[in-house]
Amino acid sequence: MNKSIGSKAVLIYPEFDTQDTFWSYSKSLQMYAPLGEHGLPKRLLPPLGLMGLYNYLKPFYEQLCLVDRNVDPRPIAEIIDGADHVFMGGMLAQEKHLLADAVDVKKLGKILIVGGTAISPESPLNEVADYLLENEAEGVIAELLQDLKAGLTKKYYKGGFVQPEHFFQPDYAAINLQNYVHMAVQISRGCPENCEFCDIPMRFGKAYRVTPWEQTAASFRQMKQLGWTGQVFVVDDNFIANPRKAVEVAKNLYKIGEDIGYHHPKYTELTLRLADESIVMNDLRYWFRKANFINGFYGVETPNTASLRETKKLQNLRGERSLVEKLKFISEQTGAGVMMGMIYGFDHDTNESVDEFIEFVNATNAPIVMAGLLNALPCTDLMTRLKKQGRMTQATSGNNSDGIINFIPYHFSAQQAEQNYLRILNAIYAPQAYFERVMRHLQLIDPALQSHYRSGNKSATYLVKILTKKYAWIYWRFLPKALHIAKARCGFNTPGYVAILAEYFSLCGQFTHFRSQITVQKRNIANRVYQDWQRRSWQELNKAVE
Ligand code: B12
Ligand code: SF4
Repeated sequence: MNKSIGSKAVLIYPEFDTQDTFWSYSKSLQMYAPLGEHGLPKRLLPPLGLMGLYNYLKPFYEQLCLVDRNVDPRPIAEIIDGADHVFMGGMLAQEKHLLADAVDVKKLGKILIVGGTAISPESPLNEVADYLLENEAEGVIAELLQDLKAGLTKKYYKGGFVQPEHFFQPDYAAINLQNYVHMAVQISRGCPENCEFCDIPMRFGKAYRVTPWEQTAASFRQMKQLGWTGQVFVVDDNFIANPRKAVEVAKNLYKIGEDIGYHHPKYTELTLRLADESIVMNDLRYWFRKANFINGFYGVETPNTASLRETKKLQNLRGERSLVEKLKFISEQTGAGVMMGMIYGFDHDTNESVDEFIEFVNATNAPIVMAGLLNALPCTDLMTRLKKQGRMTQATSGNNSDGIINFIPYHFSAQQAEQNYLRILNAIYAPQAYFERVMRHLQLIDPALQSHYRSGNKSATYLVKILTKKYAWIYWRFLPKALHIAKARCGFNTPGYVAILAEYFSLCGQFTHFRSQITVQKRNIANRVYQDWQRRSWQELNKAVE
């Protein structure tokens, strides 16, 4: 059957609206990564969703290209020249650029199809795009293409959760790998937990859907064939959503590494259940290490037990160990580093709990901490509750680290929340506090997990950049301690020694990025004008009404 519906399609990943986000790592990447092919700084990760769509669309067009506007500055007219169809998609944090590009595409008379996590029935793209696809593309794209061919299209297509056999296989050859610092692969979707603030269970379902094995193996094989030996982010929503199946996943990852002759260094997102005392978690910790996970990002959220209960993050309260002990235990057992997602602004948080928050973070072995003010996202129980209570004040920017709270907090005002947030950032990224966490991290990680790829980091240029630019005096100050740890743990100039030092310098680069984020926050907060209601807590506002 002839599948063709056009001669050329262009897939566009819009620019992020701001580089002032935690995960952009924009400042650090400029320090230790060479520029990409178009002379722009490299980005952390490629547009995985579009790489899958690209592969799927191949039989439908004679010519296809994928353009990531974050690394490719060409004008839109040049990018879409000769295209019959333009596909664009991304997350809320790209919405402004998505919209601007969409307007340009339409001015140039092209047919525009948009999708991704930015799309909902309220999206401003409704006014501009020809077709909007909500949810996983796998569930709706065939219908749209059929309708396009038959000339019977509708404006809005809504997909559901697809079976994993239908997950798109990303084509890594669709991008230039040299434009990115890490690669990405998705093994599972969905999470069965009930965290009130999280949109994942509603967006991607509670069931743990695992990509068929051969597909994951093909992804790693293709990356290897294309010469990729760097880190790979396993972008699963919660890698241990189903612990028994996760053991199988980790075992299979190990087997893939054996088969292709290379164990890519990996990191992923998961919960503190990994610290549970159970046979299955014990197995999982073992296979996590074998599969060469060098880092994990844990949703720790808050040390405030009442807030954890409020937000239904009950998995953090399991067992006898404290949160600090759990994080240390995970690193001891797996050799992997720990990164934390933290949130301030729950109804049980107060002005006083700021100190508890800071003390907690600074007692851990996690150098990298994404701290954000609580925000109510669409598709969450939190938003439903706050709407019912009449506390929502604005839509979210999609950037949970921009220091803006989008509802009226319970015990303190929105203005106070922002001040408290700044206080938290300043304290957890104070040089002494941060580098103490770095040193604990360097003591605990297994350098053997990193040494084979860290030793490939030959460039001395990035070291010069780190040790001569802003904050260099801080990096020099803590360097003797890092050298001491590297030597004491691995001996002088061994692969382990090099790995520990490379990790130290990389964390110096991250420090520069986090400090720059604080400067931005400070500036934003100083320029903000608050109305009277923004100076009052929900409690105060309610009392005033009574
Ligand atoms: C990997 C990832 C990242 C990477 C980004 C990689 C990149 N190149 O963009 C990194 C780590 C850099 C990142 C950063 C951020 N992220 Co992020 N990230 C993810 C994560 C974990 C996985 C995304 C992914 O690759 N999924 C796998 C692919 C296959 O799925 P997909 O991209 O969603 O594509 C599917 C559909 O959406 C759809 N689709 C996508 N595009 C298109 C286009 C068309 C035309 C069609 C038809 C369909 C379609 O079909 C695809 C196949 O099913 C998601 C969580 C999640 N499960 O979505 C969060 C997520 C997307 N991130 C989020 C956030 C908030 C952020 C940050 C703002 C956090 C911060 N404060 O720093 C930053 C902003 C980025 C920046 N400035 O750098 C939110 C977005 C919320 C929203 N509704 O938009 C999510 C959903 C997590 C969450 N629940 O909070 N992130
Ligand atoms: S925050 Fe993590 S554990 Fe909680 S529901 Fe979302 S993905 Fe699952």
